[in-house]
Order: sequence, then structure tokens, then C-alpha cells
Amino acid sequence: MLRIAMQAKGRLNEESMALLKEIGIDIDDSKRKFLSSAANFPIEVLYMRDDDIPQVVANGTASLGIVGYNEVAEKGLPVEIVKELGFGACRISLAIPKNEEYNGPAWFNGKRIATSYPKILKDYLDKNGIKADIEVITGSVEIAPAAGIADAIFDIVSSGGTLVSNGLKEVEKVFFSQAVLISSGKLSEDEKNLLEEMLFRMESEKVSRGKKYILMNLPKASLEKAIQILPAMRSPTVMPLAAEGWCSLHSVVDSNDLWDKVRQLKAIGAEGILVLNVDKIIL
Ligand code: PRT
Ligand code: ZN
Repeated sequence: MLRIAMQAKGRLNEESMALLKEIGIDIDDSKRKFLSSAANFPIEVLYMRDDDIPQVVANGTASLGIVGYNEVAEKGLPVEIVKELGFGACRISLAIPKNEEYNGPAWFNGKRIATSYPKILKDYLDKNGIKADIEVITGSVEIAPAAGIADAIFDIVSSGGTLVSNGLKEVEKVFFSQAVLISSGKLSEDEKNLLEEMLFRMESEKVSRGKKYILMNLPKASLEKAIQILPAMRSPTVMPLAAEGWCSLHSVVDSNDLWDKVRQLKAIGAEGILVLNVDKIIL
């Protein structure tokens, strides 16, 4: 049984659950407790605050976790990054009151900076030879300058709207983050196999995303040109048709290229073009 720690509620919860669903793992979420298991895969989900996920994975309470890379870096615990998951993108930035003149990182010398990420901030300040005071605050960091708690903040930014509405401007983008799959690095053989299976399914999902299945009738004389237009996974599938001189051609295309390919195929005589959604591609 593989145990995975995920955020109970918050920004990463929905997409973490969706990720499991996408790879065919059904978590019984109806009577959600702190631990839920899957009906069709030997995995159980441990719901936690995101701050605690690196710790429960590092100490082996859970073998895997889904958490923001920012939390992993801040905690500095021994966990392995297995995969970047492509959601929860954000950055941690230094921001100062918008009317302040900014002349580079030296501005922060002698200043007080409020943050929930003291370790990442200290690393940055040390690397840049800046001496500043770090005020650790766990919530609503953006109000610190107006409240007189600090001169500047170091906080998570995604759209930048929160900074603007608090009269702040982003001056240094220090750390880039997204949700990551982490492991304790102490998996049993069984758990390793289950993780491999999950990664294989994630990869298949990625390959299938944005792909369309295309089939058409084509004059046999245009076959060579059509194969140039449609470089499929190996080569397109060609099937005979009852009508003399015609064949049926099947392939998979990237949806971004679809209309361009359709135009080229029509120009060489393709007819009856059908485009279908692709559910899975297993390579
Ligand atoms: O309860 P729990 O402790 O689990 O949740 P939490 O409140 O600590 O975290 P949560 O749910 O807010 O965020 C979880 C993770 O999502 C973070 O650790 C990041 O990895 C990621 N993430 C992505 C974000 C944002 N985007 C984000 N915009 N986390 C927080 N924010 C906040 C930020 O703190 C600021 O207040 O959103 C505001 C800024 O947003 P913009 O769009 O106005 O710039
Ligand atoms: Zn948190």
C-alpha cells in the first residue's frame, strides 16, 4: 500500500485530486476523513496542511507527497523530487511600497523584510551580500509594510494582483515554484513498482493531451505526399478502399497543427476527413 500526502484544502487540493483521477485512481472522497483509500489502486491519501507535507514524507509517514516546491525548499528536509507536476505555478518575490525608488538588491540593506519563507529569503540575502532583518509572519504578509511591521515583503506572487491592491511593487523575482511529486526515497520494492505504474500513466496522459485522431479518404496517388504531411508515431495507417485508386489514411496529429494539416491534405485531394478526440495513447 502506497501512502501519498496531499493538501487537505487550498490551492493545490483540486488539481492534486484531478491528477489521481486522470491516471485512473478513484479516491472515495464522499466521507472524506484525514485518510481515504482508492477503490481500484493500492494507494491511500493522507490529507494535510501543505506546510506539514515535506515532514510526513521525510519521516516516512507517507511514501509520497504532492506539495509546492516552495514548501520543500523552505523546509530543507531530505525528500526526493520525483516529478514536476505543471500546476500551482508561482514565484516568491521581494516587493516594496510602490512609491519607493528602487536601485537594485542593495536597497534591502538595513531594511526589515516580512515573510513566511525565512530560509529561502536568507539564502538569497546571503548570496547577494545583503544584511537585512527577517520578520517571520505566517499569514497576510502583504499588509506588513502598511501596518508598520516591515519595510518590504518576500511573498508568493502569481498574478501580482495582491501586491497592487496593497500598494506594493514587485522588484525581485527570487524563487520559481510549481507543485511537485516528492518521495521519502525509502520505498519498498512493491511501492517502487506502484510509483513506476503511476509515472507511466502520467506520461501517457501527457502524450495524449492535445492530440487528435484524423482519418480520411485519399487518392492513392497522393499517399506519399500525405505521409510527408502526417508524420505519425511510426507511420500513418493506410487501408484499402473498395473504390479503385483510393485508400483510407489514419493518423494522430497535434491539435495545434490540425487546421494547417487539414488544409494541406485537402489540397492533395483528401476527402471525408474525420477528426476524433484521443482518450489515451500508450507508447
Ligand atoms: O491550509 P494550508 O496550509 O494547506 O494552505 P496555505 O494557505 O498555506 O496554502 P495555499 O493553499 O494558499 O497555497 C498552497 C500552495 O499553492 C503554495 O505553497 C504555492 O506552492 C501554491 N501557490 C500558487 C500559491 C499561489 N499560487 C498564490 N497565489 N500560494 C499562495 N498564493 C497566495 C499568495 O500568498 C498571495 O497572498 O496568493 C496571493 C497572491 O496571488 P496573486 O495572484 O494576487 O499574485
Ligand atoms: Zn500552508
